[in-house]
Amino acid sequence: MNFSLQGKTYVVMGVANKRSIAWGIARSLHAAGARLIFTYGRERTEKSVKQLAETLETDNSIILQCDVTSDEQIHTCFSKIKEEVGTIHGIAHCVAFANKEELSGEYLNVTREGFLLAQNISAYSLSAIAKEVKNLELMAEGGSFITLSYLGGERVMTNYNVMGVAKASLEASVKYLASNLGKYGIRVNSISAGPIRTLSAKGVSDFNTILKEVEEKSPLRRCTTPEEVGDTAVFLFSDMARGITGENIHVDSGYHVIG
Ligand code: KAL
Repeated sequence: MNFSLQGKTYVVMGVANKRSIAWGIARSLHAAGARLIFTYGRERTEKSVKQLAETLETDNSIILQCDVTSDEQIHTCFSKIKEEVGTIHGIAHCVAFANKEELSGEYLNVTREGFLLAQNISAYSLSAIAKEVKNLELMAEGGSFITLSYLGGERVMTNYNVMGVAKASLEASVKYLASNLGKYGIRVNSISAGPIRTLSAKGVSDFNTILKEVEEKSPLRRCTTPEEVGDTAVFLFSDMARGITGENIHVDSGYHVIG
């Protein structure tokens, strides 16, 4: 048993730019010898995903659109993946969205539309993809799913609001999916990452304060990097983690143990 992902194929969903946690995961998977397939949501990110994929020296040229709000796009995307490679070994689901207006102030101001949008993109999409993978028998040799969460899904964190409720739903989905897919040799886990300056964090006014608090109070006294999340993803995808499913691993310098 080792950490090598040589000869295995992984789908990385949600690379937006070089700061993306998804890109950190992609680099770690690549370093472990994996072949990568990328998906993006909005047309305008296609170019940057292509440019980033080209910086990896192996052939990672399958890049497909997958707007996770559309069952049709999910079906088309994963059917294409089936046609191209036949079998995959894992999916890194790094997709989330909520309306900006609902990510500050009181959670109480949430709207039905905003609540459902956050749930649709950030939580339901994992189940929709898992269903498609199962129907297409894409993980015929067994496999694993990884999704990204945040502490705000477990506790109230200022401004996280509707996204916190979506992450709670995502973390519960991980457990139910793990329960259903285990019999096929498919594991489902989440990584609860500490705050990282990504595109999602852009526009968060007090983000520096949040980072500073992690630096000062977390057991490791430093912030989380995309590389740390990527290396944990390699572990979770590898046979070394064959006994782990339905789990939420905190990669956050230990911040979650602090009162
Ligand atoms: C407590 C924290 C402070 C920040 C509060 C909310 C962060 C929510 C994350 C959510 C995914 C952000 C958005 O959906 C932003 C969106 O409304 C506007 N941005 C975009 O449309 C950009 C262009 C695209 C690429 O972004 C997306 N997501 O599609 C949480 C911090 C400390 C940790 C974070 C940032 C957690 C997290 O979930 O990302």
